[in-house]
Amino acid sequence: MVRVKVMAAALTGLLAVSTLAGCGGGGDSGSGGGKDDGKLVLGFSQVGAESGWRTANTKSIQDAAAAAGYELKFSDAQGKQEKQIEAIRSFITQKVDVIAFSPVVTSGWDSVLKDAKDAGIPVILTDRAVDSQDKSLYKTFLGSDFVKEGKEAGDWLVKQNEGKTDPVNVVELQGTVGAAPAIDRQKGFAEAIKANPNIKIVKSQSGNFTRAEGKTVMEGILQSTPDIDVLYAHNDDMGLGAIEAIEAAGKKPGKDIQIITVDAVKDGMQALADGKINFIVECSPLLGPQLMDLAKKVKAGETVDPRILTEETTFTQEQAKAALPDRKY
Ligand code: GYE
Repeated sequence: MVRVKVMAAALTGLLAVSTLAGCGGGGDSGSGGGKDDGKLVLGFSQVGAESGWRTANTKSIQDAAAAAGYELKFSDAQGKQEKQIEAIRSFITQKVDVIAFSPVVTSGWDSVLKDAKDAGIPVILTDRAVDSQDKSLYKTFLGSDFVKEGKEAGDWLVKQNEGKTDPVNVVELQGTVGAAPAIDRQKGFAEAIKANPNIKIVKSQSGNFTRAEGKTVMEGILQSTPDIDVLYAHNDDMGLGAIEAIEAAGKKPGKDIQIITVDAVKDGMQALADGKINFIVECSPLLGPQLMDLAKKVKAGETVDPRILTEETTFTQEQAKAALPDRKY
C-alpha cells in the first residue's frame, strides 16, 4: 500500500515524496500506511530549497517526524504555488491524518483549504501565513513575526543614525513577491524608519530569497544607483549574494555599504563575524519539534492556540562571534 501511494504520487507529478519509517518500523511494504498501524501520517508541502533557512527547516521537520515515529509524506513545491496545491490535493486523496504546509505566497488558498476541511483533515500553517479571511480553514499558524523582524532591522538602523541628519540611502532586497515574509519585513522596516526623513529607501527590488538573484539584482543596482549607504536584505542568502556583487564592484561590504539581513543561518553569521554584514535579525527555522507536537494534538481533536510564535533574537558582529561555535544551522 505504501508503495502504491508513493507511485501514485509520483505519477501525479509530485517530486520527492518520501516516507520516513518510524523508530523500529519494519519497512514492510505490505503492512499498509500509517492509519493501519496507528502511526500518524503527516503530509507536508514545502516551499522549495531557495535558501539556507529553508534547508535547515526541511531537515528540522524530517528529523522531528522520524524522532516522533510519524509517517511523513514530504513534497517539495520548487517555489510554485500550483505544485503546492497539487500536493495538498494529493494528501487529501491519500487521506493523511494532518496536512501542514509553508505557503509560497499568501493568497489563493481558500478553495484547497476548504477541500481539506470538508474531508475532515486538519491543516497547520508552518512558517508563512495565508490571507484567507475564514480562519476555520486551518487550526493554527506556527512561525515568526515577520513585521517585528523588519521593525528590528529598521530600529537598529535608526539607532545607528541617532542625532544625525545626513542622508542615509537604503537599498532593499525583497524576498519572493507576494510571500508573507517579504510583505511583512518590508512593512516593519518602513514603519521603523518613517520618523526619520533622512533615512530613505532609494531602491527596492525582489531577489526572490536566493543568493544567485541577490547577486544579479545587486549588480544592476550598483550600476544604476551610485550613492548607496545601506543594504537591507530580507534574508541572509540575498545579502551574501549582494556581498559578492559589492566586492566585485570594488567596494567593502560592511564598511562602504552597511548590511542588515534576516535569518542568522551559519553563512550569514560567519559574514557578520567577519565584518561583512553589520546586523542580523534572527528567524528560527527549527520548527520541526513544535510542528510534530501540534500535529498530534490536532489529530486528537484538541484545541490548540491559533497563533504560535517562534522565539528569536538579533545579532551584532560581536554577538555573532560569540554565538557561532554553538550555532545549529
Ligand atoms: O527568511 C528565507 C526563506 O519563510 C521565514 O523563507 C521564511 C523565509 C526565510 O527563503 O530565507
